[in-house]
Amino acid sequence: MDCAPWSDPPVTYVPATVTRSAKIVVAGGFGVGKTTLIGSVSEVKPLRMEEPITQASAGVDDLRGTPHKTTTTVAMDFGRIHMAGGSLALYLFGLPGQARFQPLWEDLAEGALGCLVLADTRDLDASHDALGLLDSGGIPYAVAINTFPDAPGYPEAELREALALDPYTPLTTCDARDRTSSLHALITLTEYLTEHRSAAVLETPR
Ligand SMILES: Nc1nc2c(ncn2[C@@H]2O[C@H](COP(=O)(O)OP(=O)(O)O)[C@@H](O)[C@H]2O)c(=O)[nH]1
Ligand SMILES: [Mg+2]
Repeated sequence: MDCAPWSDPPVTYVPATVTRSAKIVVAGGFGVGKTTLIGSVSEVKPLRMEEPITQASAGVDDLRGTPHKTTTTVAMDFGRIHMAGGSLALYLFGLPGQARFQPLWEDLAEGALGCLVLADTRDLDASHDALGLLDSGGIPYAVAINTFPDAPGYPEAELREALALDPYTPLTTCDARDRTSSLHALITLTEYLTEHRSAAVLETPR
């Protein structure tokens, strides 16, 4: 298992400007780009727990959309960024996409202020496990369609219907490989959390 040791350079400490922090989880189906998004935005070396995909996943994990994917996240991804002029630190936890990891999912989502759900229009049904768990856990979320080159585009109304989103749930697009685009998706989520949830719940870091 590839767990990057904490002491590996570059070590980047939380900037002195940070006055608030929040735990954010990134969810979505297998191969939708969760590990990629956390890696593209994190200002610390992301902690990854990837294992090679083995024959045991044949017929279980759907590789149709990402045929070159050779590893899968077996526990979580972790990264950190700061935003809002440097005052807010987000601790990002990527959740495993497969429903069989649900017990782990619930532990990792504990205490999360919100969730960015990644979706792929080639398989929108793969998002339903995550959306259902978030709804039942009462965790607010925004959805970002990760735009793969051969993925079909749909009007927003159709996407909202297919994903059964509430009218006020933010829906945006991103390219998980691109830092600016991924940051935009995270800003969409944090603006929603700030507008619709009390900003006071953002914790002050120790
Ligand atoms: N073309 C394209 N490929 C992507 C994008 N995001 C992720 N990928 C690729 O899709 C594969 C699956 O991504 P990964 O982050 O491992 O998915 P996860 O299972 O959700 O963590 C990887 O090979 C990525 O390089 C994207 O926005 N565009
Ligand atoms: Mg992953």
